Amino acid sequence: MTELRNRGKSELLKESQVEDVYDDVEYTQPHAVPIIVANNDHTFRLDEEALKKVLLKDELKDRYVVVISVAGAFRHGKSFLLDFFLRYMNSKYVHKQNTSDWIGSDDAPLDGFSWKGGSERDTTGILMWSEVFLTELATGEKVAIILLDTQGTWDSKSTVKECATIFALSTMISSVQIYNLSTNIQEDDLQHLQLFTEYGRLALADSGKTPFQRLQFLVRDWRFPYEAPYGAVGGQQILANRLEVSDNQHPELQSLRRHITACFSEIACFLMPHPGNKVATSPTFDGRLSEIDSEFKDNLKILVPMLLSPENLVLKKINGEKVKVRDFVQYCKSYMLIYEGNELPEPKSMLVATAEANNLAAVADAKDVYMQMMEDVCGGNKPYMKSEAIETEHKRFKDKAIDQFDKKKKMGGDEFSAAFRDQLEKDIDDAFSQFKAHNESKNIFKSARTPAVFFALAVIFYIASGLFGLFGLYSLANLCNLGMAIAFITLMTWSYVRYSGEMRDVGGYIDETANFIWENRSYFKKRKLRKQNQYSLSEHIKSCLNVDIVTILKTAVQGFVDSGMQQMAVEAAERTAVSATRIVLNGKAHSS
Ligand SMILES: Nc1nc2c(ncn2[C@@H]2O[C@H](COP(=O)(O)OP(=O)(O)O)[C@@H](O)[C@H]2O)c(=O)[nH]1
Ligand SMILES: [Mg+2]
Repeated sequence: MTELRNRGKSELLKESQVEDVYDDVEYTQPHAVPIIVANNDHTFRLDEEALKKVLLKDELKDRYVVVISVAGAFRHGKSFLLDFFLRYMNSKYVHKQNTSDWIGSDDAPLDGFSWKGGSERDTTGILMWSEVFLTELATGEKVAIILLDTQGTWDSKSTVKECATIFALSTMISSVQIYNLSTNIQEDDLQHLQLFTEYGRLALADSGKTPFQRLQFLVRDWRFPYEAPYGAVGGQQILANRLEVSDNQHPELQSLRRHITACFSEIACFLMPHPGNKVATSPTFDGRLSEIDSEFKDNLKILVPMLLSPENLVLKKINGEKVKVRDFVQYCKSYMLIYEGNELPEPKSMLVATAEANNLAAVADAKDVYMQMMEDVCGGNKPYMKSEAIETEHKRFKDKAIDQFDKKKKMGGDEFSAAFRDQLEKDIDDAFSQFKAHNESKNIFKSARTPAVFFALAVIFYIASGLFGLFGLYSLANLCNLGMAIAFITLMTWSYVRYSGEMRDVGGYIDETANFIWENRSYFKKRKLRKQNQYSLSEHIKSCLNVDIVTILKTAVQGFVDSGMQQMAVEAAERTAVSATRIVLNGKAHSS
């Protein structure tokens, strides 16, 4: 079933853009995800969404990343090999088995990354396996292992730029680059590494660190086991021979070899035997082990654990610093930017992109530290904090975050980092505004300010209207009634906005007005005090309009209470008089 799906997918890929196929299918099983896809004009783009979907999961984000990529000419068994990697990964890291049976049963078809015979290539790009494998190293570091397959390089349809881009990108983002070659290591195979040698030279000059980690040459169909035996030992022999620098070589060849060695912290080679005729030529071959030569299988059992067992995993490092999964996304983005144009990027811009991603990762880490500490003191459902206290904590945590940023080793020098430091400060200040607003919203008194202010206004207008009415100033009284109506309508609008969540702009204006009135109430208070000595009717009316809201409220309440009490007293007196009359009348009736 899975095999059918796998095969069907391959056929589809031949005809259309790789992205279209993968976009349309909703997968339930682990599958290959195109992360770098080809545009029609021989350029590439990063499918950031797809990358984030695979990587930005809570259980992955903070793990260190191990990235294993297989690159090289098409139709040389890269995907085929990766499917054996998947078998190992499932057995070792998913089912946690420690046996050599990981290679599978004799008659099981091989599935996973799409592989197939024939001479037509699939679409160009880089694919990532959707399942990221998890393990913990002996050092206690939690890691996430990512597998990458590259497609369609060095074939008749790809331009040199396409090949170089895919090879360069996969090398830059991986910690182990498996350079899959057919039959031997040729001079032009080494020349494909040329772009990196210059980049490596610049990176070394800038940071003194080897830019890339492990380069694993993998020679397929090695035909001279009598010269150099299959496996790692024979591979080392061939490699030493190919990378040897001698005086009688052309100076260009000498410098190429020197720089390749300087670019990678480890270079190894493995010689694989031919897998047998069925694998190489049979159109019906489905990958089952029973049809593969045993010598090939024996070497596979050595090669795969040599690359993927926990003790042999290589953590991705950039500028000597281990890379976490979430930073990895940032690196992919920065690297992709430099390959977007039509020209091959200058090694210099590769260096700048690395330095940029490096600094951005430091910014993200430092910001994370700040966010985490702030969350702990005032985030989520933590209780309300006094404004001064939150300011103090913000300053303390901001200093810590910036200190961490400064201490982190970064490429490009201090001047280059200054812009990123500013960016970090700005990001932190922005985040603080949000923390502050969130904190304020927890203060129930502040959140009740708007209704209180408008209700108070309505009451003031009500009283003022009553007073004007008393003195026969009806037009002013009507004006106050209008004011009261406006205050109530505003109050109702505000309640509607809060309840429905609609017209939030209007709600914002109302809150701002209420804040303005609240904050300026002391101004009214001062004015009232100043004018207390010049009392007249007109002044009284004016001050009635301007006095401190709180005082007015008090007066209003007092007024209500007084008039209420008066009313009650009148009513009680009336009732007493009526009862007394009744008693007198009743008394008279009885006596008559
Ligand atoms: N000669 C040879 N063919 C192989 C080897 N491994 C796989 N193949 C075959 O090569 C063809 C292409 O394999 P595939 O993995 O799709 O190649 P890719 O284009 O490099 O990914 C398939 O028919 C495989 O059966 C090998 O080591 N030697
Ligand atoms: Mg392939």
